[in-house]
Amino acid sequence: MGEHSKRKTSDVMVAALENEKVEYIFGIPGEENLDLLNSLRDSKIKLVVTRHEQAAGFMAATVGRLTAKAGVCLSTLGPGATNFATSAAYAQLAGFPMMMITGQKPIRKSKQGSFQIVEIVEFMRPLTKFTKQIVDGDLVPSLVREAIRTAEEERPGAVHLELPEDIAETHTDAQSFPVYPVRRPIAEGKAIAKAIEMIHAATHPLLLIGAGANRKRTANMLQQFVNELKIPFFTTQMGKGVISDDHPLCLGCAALSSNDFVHVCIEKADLIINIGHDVVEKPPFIMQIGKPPYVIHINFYTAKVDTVYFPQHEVVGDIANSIWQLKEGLNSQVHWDYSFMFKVKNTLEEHLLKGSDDDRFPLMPQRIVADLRKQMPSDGVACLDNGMYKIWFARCYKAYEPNTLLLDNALATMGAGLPSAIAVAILYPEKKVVAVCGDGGFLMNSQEMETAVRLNLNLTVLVLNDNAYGMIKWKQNVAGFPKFGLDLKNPDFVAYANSYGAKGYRATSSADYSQILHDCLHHVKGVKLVEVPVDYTWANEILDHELPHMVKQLRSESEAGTGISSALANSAPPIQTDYE
Ligand SMILES: Cc1ncc(C[n+]2csc(CCOP(=O)(O)OP(=O)(O)O)c2C)c(N)n1
Ligand SMILES: [Mg+2]
Repeated sequence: MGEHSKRKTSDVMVAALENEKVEYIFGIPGEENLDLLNSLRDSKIKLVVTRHEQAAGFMAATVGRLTAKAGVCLSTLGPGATNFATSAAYAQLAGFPMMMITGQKPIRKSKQGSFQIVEIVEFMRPLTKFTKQIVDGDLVPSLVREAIRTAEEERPGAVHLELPEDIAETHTDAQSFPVYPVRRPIAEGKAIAKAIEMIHAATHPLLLIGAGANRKRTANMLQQFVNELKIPFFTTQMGKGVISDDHPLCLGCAALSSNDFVHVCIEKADLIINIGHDVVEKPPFIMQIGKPPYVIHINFYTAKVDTVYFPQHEVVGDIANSIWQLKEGLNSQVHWDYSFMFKVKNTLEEHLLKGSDDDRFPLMPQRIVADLRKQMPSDGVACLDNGMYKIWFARCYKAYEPNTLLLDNALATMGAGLPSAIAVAILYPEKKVVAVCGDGGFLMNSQEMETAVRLNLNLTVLVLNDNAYGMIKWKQNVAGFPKFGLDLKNPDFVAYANSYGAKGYRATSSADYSQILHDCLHHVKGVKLVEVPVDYTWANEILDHELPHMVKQLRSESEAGTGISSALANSAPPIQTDYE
C-alpha cells in the first residue's frame, strides 16, 4: 500500500477495538491520550468519562463480567495508570475480562525528562495476564487482538497496553485481523467416565456451583442436570443465581467457610462435584487430607492446589459440555440419600426468615435484604460493595437468575459497588439496578454519583450506615480486641446526593424503608440514594453464637444418625450484648 493509504496509529487502534466489538471505553483521558481521544470522536465506541480511574476500571471489569467480552478502560500515564491498580486486581482475581489502555510520554525522544514517568508496564505485571508497550504503529492490530484474546480466554482476567503519544501520532497501513470464534476444548471421555463412576458409587454426592459457572452460559445445562438427577446443590457467593436459589434442591450459599448450616450438609456428603469454583474465591469449605468429602473439580482449567483444596479427580474442559456429558452417562441412584440434608435445608430456610420482618430501627440487615428482595423483579441486579452486609446478602438474598447478585468474593475490595451498578445500568437500561454499599465503601467512589447523574442513569444506591467500618469492628470483637479506630463521622448523605442532582432519601423507620424502596424502584426515575441506618448487633450475635450453637447440635444429630429435633428450629431468642 502506498503512503496515501496509511492511517494514524490512534485511528488504527480505535478500528482494532471496533473490530473486537468494543462498545464502551471508561476512563479519564490525559494529555498523552489526546490522539486516541480524537480518534474516538468519530467512532461508534462510546466514551464514558468518569471521576476516578479506579471506578472506570471497575466499570470495565463489570462489562467483562456480564458480557464475557473484555471491558475497556483508558487513562493517562503515571498517576492515572497507577489508579487502575485495584480494578486490575479486581478483574484479574475474579476472572473478569478487562483491558486497560494507558498513555505514555514520547519513547523515541525525551520531552520532559522523567516527569510523571513510572514503569507502568512492569507495574501491571503481577496484576495482569498480559502487559505491553506499543513501540510501533504497525503492531497495533496484532497486539490489540492478542490482548483481547488473552483477556477473554479461560481463565479470563486483566490485560494492559501502553500507547505512547509519539507512537499514537505516527502513521501505519496495518489492518485489523478478522476475529473468528474458537471452540473451547472439551473434557476427555476417560475423565468423564471416572467421574460418573465416582458419582454413582457415592451415597451423598452434592453439587457445588462456583463463580466459573456464572461466567459462561452454563445455567440451562446445569438446571437440566439437577432436575434430571435430583442431586442437591449449594453455591459459593459468586455462584449464586446460576440455578435459582429458590430451587427445591438448593441447600444454600456457603457465604462463610465453616460453621453454617450448609457445612453440616457438606460434612455429611462423601463427594462434592465442584462446578467452576477455584481457590481464588474464598473457600466455601476446607478440605482435609484423607477425609471425605472428596472432590471432583469440573472447570475450564486444572485445579490450583492449595492446603484447603486438592481435588481427587478433575474434569477439564468446557463446563457446559462436561455437565452435558456427565448428564448423559449418569442415572439417579436409589442409594443416594439426602433425607438428613433436606432436614437441614428446612432448618436453614426457617432460620433465614428470622429478622426478615423485624421492625427494629436502625434496621437489621436481614430486614434490609428481605425488603429489597420483595421489591426487586427477578431480573433486577443488586451490586454489592464489601462490608458486613455482604454476608447477609449472600446468605439471605435469593438470586433467581444468573448474575443478578453481583458480589466480589475474590479481591473483596471496597469501592466497587457504585461503579459496578453504573456499568450494569449502562448495559441494561431496562433493568432495575441497585448498588448496596456501606458508609465506608460508598465514600471510596461516591464521586461517581456525578457520572451516573450526567449519564441520566436509572439506579438506586443504598448506603447502609452504621457510622463505622462495621465488618472490621465485628472481627475486632470476635478476636477479643478492645474497640478502637473503626468509628466514622459521615456527611449528610441526603444533602450529599442532592448536591449531585440525585434524589436523596433517609429511612427513618422500617416501614419508611420499605416505602422509599418501593418508590425508588417503581416510580422515581434517575439516580436515587437511600441512607439506611443499620444495626449489626443482633445479626453479629447470630453469626458469633447462635449459628455455631445450632450447627454443633445438627452435627451431633448427623453423627448419631437421628433427625432434627423440632426445638432446634425455634432456638433460643437472640442474646443482647453491649456490643456497640
Ligand atoms: C479497599 C479496601 N480497603 C479495606 C478493606 C478491608 N475492609 C473490608 S470490609 C471493611 C469495612 C467496610 O465498612 P463499610 O463500607 O462501612 O461497611 P460495613 O462493614 O460497615 O457494613 C474494611 C475496612 C477492603 N476490603 N477493601
Ligand atoms: Mg459501615
